[in-house]
Amino acid sequence: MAELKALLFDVDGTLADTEEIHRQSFNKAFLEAGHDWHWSQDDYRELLKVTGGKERIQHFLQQQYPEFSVPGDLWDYIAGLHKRKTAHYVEQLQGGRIPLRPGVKRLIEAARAENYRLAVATTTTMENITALLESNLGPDAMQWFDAVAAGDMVAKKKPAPDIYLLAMEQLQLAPEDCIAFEDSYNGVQAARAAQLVTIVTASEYTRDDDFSGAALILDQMGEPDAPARALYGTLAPDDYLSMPVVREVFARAAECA
Ligand code: XBP
Ligand code: MG
Repeated sequence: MAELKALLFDVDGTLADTEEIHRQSFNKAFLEAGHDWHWSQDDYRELLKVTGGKERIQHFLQQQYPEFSVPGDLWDYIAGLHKRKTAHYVEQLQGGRIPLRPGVKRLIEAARAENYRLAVATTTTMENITALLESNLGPDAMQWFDAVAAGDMVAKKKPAPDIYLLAMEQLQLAPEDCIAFEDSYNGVQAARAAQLVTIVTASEYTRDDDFSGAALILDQMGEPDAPARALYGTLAPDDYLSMPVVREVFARAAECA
């Protein structure tokens, strides 16, 4: 029988509602570089279909400014812009100004207390993860995670399974030992393509996404005094995402596999 050994977390949208800060940071970098490009919330919802900040800028230019060119290499230029975007983003996160979503800290602490291994599998840049986790969980937060697979560590970002495969390789575990936590269509596609049982907490920018393939879909992880709402699947034995609920979802999915 499969035994749960590790929890693999997506970052943006799952651990914290960060996409609005990402959007504002892209816009700051554009303005600073003298461009009149501006991504509205509606634009950004659409642009989020392309994962990875550099890839997102590249896609935007191909769609909106196909004639745009720079003296050197365009990808290098995009990488430079993205570096500034990361600096703006990290500045916003410092001091814990962007909180973790309800229940995230509780679930991570519960998993640690029960000796489960933890990992991050994300499209975003490493500096962003460090800033988010350290500002919310303390200076040694990165050490709580046995694997951190992020950004350009893989050639193909989500919805490809690569980032999850890398996280499991770092953990030296197989998909039947792990469960993934996601918030988006692309994230669920990546986790499922990596054969992982997946729990979704829908986020601000992804609530209308198609989460087919997830074993449980919640509006949030919730807390003992602030229940989560199940949008698909059974939330039991607790009415918030506790470790007993995670184990129950994992066991049920393993039975069906
Ligand atoms: C979500 C993303 C990221 C961020 C931007 O990643 O698509 O690209 O929007 O991050 P996930 P960067 O949910 O997998 O964490 O600009 O650093 O790429
Ligand atoms: Mg996400």
